[in-house]
Formats: sequence, structure tokens, C-alpha cells
Amino acid sequence: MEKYSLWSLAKHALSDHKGWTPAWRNAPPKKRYDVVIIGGGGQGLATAYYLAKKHGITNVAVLEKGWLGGGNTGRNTTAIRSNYFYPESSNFFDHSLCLYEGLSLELNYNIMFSQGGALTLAHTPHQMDMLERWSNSLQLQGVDAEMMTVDKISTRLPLLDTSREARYPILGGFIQGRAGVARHDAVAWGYARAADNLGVDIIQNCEVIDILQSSGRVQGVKTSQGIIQADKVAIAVAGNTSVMAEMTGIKLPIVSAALQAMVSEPIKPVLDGLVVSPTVHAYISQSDRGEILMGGRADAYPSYGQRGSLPALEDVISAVLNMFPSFSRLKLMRQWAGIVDLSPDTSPILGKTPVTGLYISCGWGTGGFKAIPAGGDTLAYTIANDKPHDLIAPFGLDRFAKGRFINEAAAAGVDH
Ligand code: FAD
Ligand code: PYC
Repeated sequence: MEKYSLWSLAKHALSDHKGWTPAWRNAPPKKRYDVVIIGGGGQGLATAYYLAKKHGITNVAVLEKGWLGGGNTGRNTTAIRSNYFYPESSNFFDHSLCLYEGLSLELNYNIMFSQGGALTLAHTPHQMDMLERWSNSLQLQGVDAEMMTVDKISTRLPLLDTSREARYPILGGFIQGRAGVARHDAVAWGYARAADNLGVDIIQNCEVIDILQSSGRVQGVKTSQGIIQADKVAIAVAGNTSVMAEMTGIKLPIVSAALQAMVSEPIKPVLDGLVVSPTVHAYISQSDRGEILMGGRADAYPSYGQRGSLPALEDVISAVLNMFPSFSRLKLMRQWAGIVDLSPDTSPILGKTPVTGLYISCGWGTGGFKAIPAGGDTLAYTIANDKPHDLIAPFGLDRFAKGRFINEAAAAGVDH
């Protein structure tokens, strides 16, 4: 690998992008693979990496219809936390957080993970009770969580309106100190480079237009670059999941809708970590570049239209100004949307499907960036062994038939 010195950084900065070593090969598709993964987002790339790294399965292709990380992985607000209510979820998401803690080293790629904490606010006595229960439940699972008084919150966040005159006065909150943010592109690129180094073929501009099966067993995929045969196929296409699953006759309980976010002009550091208010329906953090990053709930209307809308921006901005009135002086710089895959209980759907050799990773909705390492690790295990990893056994598609929902709507932060 190329060694970086100040001199080489300066040379690259002035090189007009010429002579750079690509981070992964531009692989032409082979006729057959042991495993084909559809979707070059974080989930697909991490699955490919762990298949190669932990299970020695390297005859693997990741097929991406656009560019790597151009879906939700490159559009999200990068909150990484494991403060989910039910043990099934907190165990899974804490495994992910632990993997994130070592990911820059594991991939030899700086994913810029910084653990500034995630603070959830309560505005009513009922919410305070809920947060107490929630943080107690986390502590019982060995996951860090701490209740915060208003005084402590106001010391941490001097710009937050903690007065009794606020429209929704804050009564307290709870914080997960190990929560944080990472650079989203770096997570995708780090996994892609590491998977490529282990022999995985990454094929961009390759849209899957059909999934081939015979006698209830997957045979491969039909793509914009021709037919590719495979013993096993995994679907990791986020908001496009129900369309893709329907190609195999599987109807999924997934609704696709736009989730929007926005950033202000950059300012000096004024915010520590992530702040979430389920009451005003907004969350906010400050990026490394200084932008104030804001978002809220997914659009109520199902759609594949990956664009913004003024009413959603107005909702989020008015919610944020309830909390941080001084931000009314900021200029909005950019907004964007991604199409998220919402499941009925706000938990992911991971594992085997009724078609032999076909696996699925979806239902991540508004929260699958934090789950990229654990989603990839556990789906790779499931594909390699054709048996669900213990951590994801509760998240199988069969839970809807069995009525074993894992309703994490509250832990999604703002209701979705
Ligand atoms: P994606 O990254 O969307 O990857 C799927 C890929 O499949 C895409 O690149 C797409 O082009 C490709 N694809 C689709 N159809 C085909 C096809 N037919 N053939 C080939 N390729 C195909 N999560 C958090 O944990 N924390 C957050 O703070 C957070 N904030 C969010 C904010 C916003 C605005 C949005 C939109 C999402 C947010 N999320 C967050 C959710 C998170 O981004 C997603 O859950 C996560 O990125 C899902 O990863 P993925 O790899 O499954 O999907
Ligand atoms: O999952 O923590 C989260 C999140 C924050 C904003 C969007 N998703």
C-alpha cells in the first residue's frame, strides 16, 4: 500500500486526480460466482467483506446499479448508537457499535468515528418514566446509558432552550456516551477496498433486472451487463427491496418512503454529539465541517421520488428552532433525501427467504447505517452456513407470520 507523507499528500492535492491508485479494481463480471450480492451500499459491501475475511468465500461479486455508496449509505446522517429498548435489538446494535469502535484499524481506513454521545430529551413526566425504563433496560444488557437532569443538559448544551418558557419544556433526558458519528463514504469505501483486496469483485453500473430461480432455488441474476450465475444471492438494496423481492414472488411487508435531511452553513463548534427530541420530532448534530445537521421523520406518503419537499423542511426547521432558537440566524445550505425501507415494527429483516439460496438484508428504515458492520458480519455468517446467526435469528422474515414483532418505534428516535 502507498505510504502517505506530507509530500505525497501535497502531490496528490495538486495532481488534478491524475495518477491516483484506485481504491478497488474495476472488475468485469465473471460468468459465475459462489455468492452475488445485489446492492453496493454499506450492508452489501460489509457482507462481502466478512464472507471473504471470516469464511474464506472470495468468489463473490457485489453488483451496484449506480456508484458505491450512492444510496442511503451516502445520504444518511451517520448516527451510530446501540440504545435500543429490546434485548434482541440492543445486543445486535451493540455488536455493531463494538465493531465500529475497531473499524478504522480493521479496515486500515480512517472512518473518522467520533463518540460524542447521543442525548434523547424528555418533555413530559410520562416520557421521563419511559426514559428511566429504557436506560435501566440498557444497563441490564450491559449497554451504557445515563439519565441526565436539566441542569446537566444545559451545561452540556448551552444553546438549547432549557427554560420553562420553551414551547415544549425539557424535563430531562438520557445519554449514551459511546454513541457517535462516522464518515459515511469512508465506511463504504473502506469495506470496498478491504473486500477487493481479498478478491471480491465490485461491479458498478450493473443493475439487476431479474433474479433467476428454478424449482425453488436461486440460480443467478440477470443484469444490465448480462446473466451472472450464482449458488447464493443476497438482496441489500434498501428502498428498492420490495420491487426486487417481487421478482422472486416474495411479498415483503416493506413500505418505501423518502427520508430527508439538511445542513446549515458551517459555524464554529457549538454542539456536542447528537440531540434527539421525540416530541418535537427532530434530531440535530454538528458535522466535522461545522454544518448543523438536521432531520426528522420519514415522509408519510410512500414514494420512490428521491427528492425533498418544502413542508418536510419546514416541519424539521420549526422543531429545531423550538429547541435551539438562536439557530434561526443560520442559512440553510443543502438538503437531500434517500428512499428508506420501513418495516411494520421498525426492525430490520435479515436472513433466509422462502427461496433456497436467496438471502435478504432490508427493513433498515431510518437506522441501518449504524448496523452496517453487524449486518454484514451476521448476514455473511448466515450465507456461509445457510443458518441464521444467533444475533439475527429474531429478525427473520418469519417473525411476521409468527407475530413475534420487535417493536422499536420509540428507539428509532423520531417516530417513523
Ligand atoms: P443503500 O446504501 O441504499 O444501498 C443499496 C444499494 O443498492 C444502492 O447503492 C442502490 O443503488 C443499489 N441498488 C438498488 N437497486 C439495485 C438493483 N436493481 N441492482 C443493483 N443495485 C441496486 N441510519 C443510521 O443508522 N443513522 C442515521 O443517522 C441515519 N440517518 C439517515 C438519514 C437519511 C436522510 C437517510 C435517507 C437514511 C438514514 N439512515 C440512518 C438509514 C441508513 O442510511 C440506511 O439504513 C443504510 O444506509 C442502509 O444501507 P444499505 O446498504 O442497506 O442501503
Ligand atoms: O437511527 O439514530 C438513528 C437516526 C438518527 C437520524 C436518523 N436515524
